[in-house]
Amino acid sequence: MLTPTVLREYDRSAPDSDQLQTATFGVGCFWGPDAKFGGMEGIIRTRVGYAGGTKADPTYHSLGDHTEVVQIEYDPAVLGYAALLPEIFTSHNPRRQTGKRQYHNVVLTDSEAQTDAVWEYLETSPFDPDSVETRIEELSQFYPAENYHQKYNLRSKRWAKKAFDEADYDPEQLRDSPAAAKLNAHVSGHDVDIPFLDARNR
Ligand code: MHO
Repeated sequence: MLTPTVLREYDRSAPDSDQLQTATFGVGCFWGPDAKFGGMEGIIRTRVGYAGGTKADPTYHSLGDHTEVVQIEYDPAVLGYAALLPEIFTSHNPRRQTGKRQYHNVVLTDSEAQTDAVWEYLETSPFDPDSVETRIEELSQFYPAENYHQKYNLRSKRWAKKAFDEADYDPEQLRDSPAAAKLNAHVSGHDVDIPFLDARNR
């Protein structure tokens, strides 16, 4: 059952951010990857935002040269960056860049190790590294998007949103909630194992 206690307990027992690593990438409108990646085992938190450009404090309606991206917190003991890369590169067409910078395909690395891992992956992937159009750049800054973009699909399901309201989650807590990441995937049709869902919610 989706009770306030169950949600809080699930989130309280999730690993803290300082035990996790982050990955940031854009593969089109950020609502989709927020849901898809949030459901994957080893991905604990997700947030959507803007990155990859230079404009200070971008917003959805004043994006400047930024791109819609999703930033995930993953548990490297469960899912390494190398295992994540095939998921990212099959979630978009790396051989063609999209016209609008807002929806560019971009992998924004936050360490040299991540950058090396991307190129190593591409060398052995079905994609010819020389013809990959996806931007591969260092992340300089991630700007979280407006609250209404966070866990967008979950927010549109009244029963799911209500559960977090009843647990008194504010918008930032909803955004950063591990339970919300899983439920957002579930309501979006992704196959995700959620211990606290009963038959009525499935
Ligand atoms: N075509 C989508 C894009 C939203 S996404 C956050 C819409 O406006 O419904 O860019």
